[in-house]
Amino acid sequence: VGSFQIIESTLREGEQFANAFFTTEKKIEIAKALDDFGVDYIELTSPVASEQSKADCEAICKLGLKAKILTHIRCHMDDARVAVETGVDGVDVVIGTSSFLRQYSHGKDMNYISKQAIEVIEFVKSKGLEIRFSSEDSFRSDLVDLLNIYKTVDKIGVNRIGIADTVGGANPRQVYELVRTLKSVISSSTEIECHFHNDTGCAIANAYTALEGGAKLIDTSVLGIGERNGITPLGALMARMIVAAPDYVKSKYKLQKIRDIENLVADAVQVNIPFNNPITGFCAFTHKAGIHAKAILANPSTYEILNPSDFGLTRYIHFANRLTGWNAIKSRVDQLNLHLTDAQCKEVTTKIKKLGDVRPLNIDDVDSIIKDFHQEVNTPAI
Ligand code: HCA
Ligand code: CU
Repeated sequence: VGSFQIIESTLREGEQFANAFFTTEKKIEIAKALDDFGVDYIELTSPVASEQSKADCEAICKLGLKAKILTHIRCHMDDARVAVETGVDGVDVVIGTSSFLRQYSHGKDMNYISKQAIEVIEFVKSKGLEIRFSSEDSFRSDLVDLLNIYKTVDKIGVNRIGIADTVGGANPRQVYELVRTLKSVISSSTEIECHFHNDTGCAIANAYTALEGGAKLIDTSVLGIGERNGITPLGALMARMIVAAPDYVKSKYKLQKIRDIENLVADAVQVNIPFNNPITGFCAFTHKAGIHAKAILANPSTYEILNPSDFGLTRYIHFANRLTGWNAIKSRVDQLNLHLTDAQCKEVTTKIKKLGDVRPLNIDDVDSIIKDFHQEVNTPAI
């Protein structure tokens, strides 16, 4: 899993999110932020989707970003002819291969799909651009059909072959197996790219197992926005990968920018950052129970797999509640620049817990209990 790459699709898959409407300026702002973060590729909506989509694609290509710019098209010459004129570095081609899609979407058989794929791939390559061929709904496609079409396109030569869990129904074991199988039938110079929807909550786990199986590239979007409930989120994938490949992830991606990028996109599509989001959820680095707080104060790794400072964030010890313990309260006493003995800290903790049994507490409640207690024990008896 050591040297994976990101195909960032906030500006393609993400545009398929129900709330998404990106102005040209917003697209440029997002593309620049993703580029600065360090993604390898930025994927853009097809230029045949609308006039403005085409103009925006051309505008982003002209920015001179470090990331390679891709656009995403149907496996059709009409689309390919427009795509290659936009200034992109590469074209991602997709066609549905499952019987559902062949029957209810484009209505083409596998022979026809093969012929069309070859024509489009040859054409894009003749323009000197990178090409990826992917099958929509790969996991519900007939395995023999799937491997045949992949072998066909691999023989004529593509940069990447894609697997897509379009409906979000695949599990990590299925992903691992399909990636392994695919790897065994294509040439070693062809990279495998994977795209996972999150309908059943497996998009991050599936991305990780795909890499374990030998895939090289993962499609992401910021906060996972996309069709329905979206795809593998960029930030969450970073959380997963920093554990697996810390040096690679820390040296390659500007992790301190994740929060800003998520805020930028959340704002653009009018959603909140989910409370339980990896890294940036409001309580992602908040420790509450007294037992946890004590250990965190001694050594944060006791209860943290991620170090908040890697992301430019800080941990927080939640002491204003009835689960608190005297170590957390002692640390609050220190923060307030007051001096109490351990025995006194234990005593005031009992008072805090007592009030915490009656109602939710806030920091001010705790601070005033501590201050009153401090005053009491420091007032000389008359
Ligand atoms: C879609 C297409 C796609 C394409 C994925 C890919 C999918 O249905 O909107 O290009 O690999 O999920 O199949 O996003
Ligand atoms: Cu998708």
